[in-house]
Amino acid sequence: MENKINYTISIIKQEINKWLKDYFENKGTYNKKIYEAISYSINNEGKRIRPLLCILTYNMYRKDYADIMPVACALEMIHTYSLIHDDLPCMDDDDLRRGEPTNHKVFGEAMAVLAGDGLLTEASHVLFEFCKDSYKSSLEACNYILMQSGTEGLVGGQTVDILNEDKKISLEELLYLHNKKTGALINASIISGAILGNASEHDIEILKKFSDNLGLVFQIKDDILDVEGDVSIIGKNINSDQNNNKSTFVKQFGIEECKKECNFLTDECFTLLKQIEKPIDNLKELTQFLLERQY
Ligand code: GRG
Repeated sequence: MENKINYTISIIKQEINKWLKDYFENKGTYNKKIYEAISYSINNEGKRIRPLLCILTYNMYRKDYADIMPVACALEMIHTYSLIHDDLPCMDDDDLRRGEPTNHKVFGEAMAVLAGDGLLTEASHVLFEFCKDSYKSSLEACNYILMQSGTEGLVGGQTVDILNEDKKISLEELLYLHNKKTGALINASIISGAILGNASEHDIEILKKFSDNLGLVFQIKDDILDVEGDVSIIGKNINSDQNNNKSTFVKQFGIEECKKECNFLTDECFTLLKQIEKPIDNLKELTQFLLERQY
């Protein structure tokens, strides 16, 4: 990723990595194992898209992004918990993630469940700590993140995904599923950054539409990579959707139509960003990266 993004984004990514590593390092006594299991997954080669989206959006309004680093990293903690749990045998049953064996393959299922639980709970703790002695906008942003992670967001989407394995579902339900499973946390990343940056109502409305489009590009691209990706680059097994009989955009519309839709939605993203009278270049660059990504 580093050679595909500009210097500023790559520096922010390194800072995110450091914050996350430090947070779980040198902790624990008899429970040290849980930090080992969490660190194994959190320090792996993730793209850090969600914390980057949060910071780059915030940065359109304010420069001091170090101030919101805990919130950005809490988003990555929630995302990583969802990956660990998604890989479990009772869910997608995957053995490769971020180029390494999945958490339960290394630490066993019980510890992987706890690592996910630990990440989600610690993320909530980080968000609450952030809100102490803070502004109303912090409460609003952190509450929004937890809402988008819950039963009406990420967990809701995963529920519909699990319930519909081996079933053909309507386009409406397919969109619901992916808007929640993938879109909710992407939306939370962008909108929390905007709220913390005190963006205007006008800008937040535009960013909501932007995040809807971006979340969809992200998911459709993920479906395409699941078919066409190179395992050594993507860092996870391909054909996982097909093997689990999942409802995907590629299955519904075919690969060529999906590629066209990704280009169309990315253009829509750019058109929306242009309506915001703030420095949009970095967010634009990350959007372009998400269209072109090979992993
Ligand atoms: C267990 C509540 C719960 C939810 C699981 C993560 C997830 C929801 C499902 C994984 C299935 C999947 C491939 C979803 C597509 C979107 C997605 C989350 C892709 C992985 O995110 P990336 O590409 O991963 O940002 P990295 O490793 O770069 O962080």
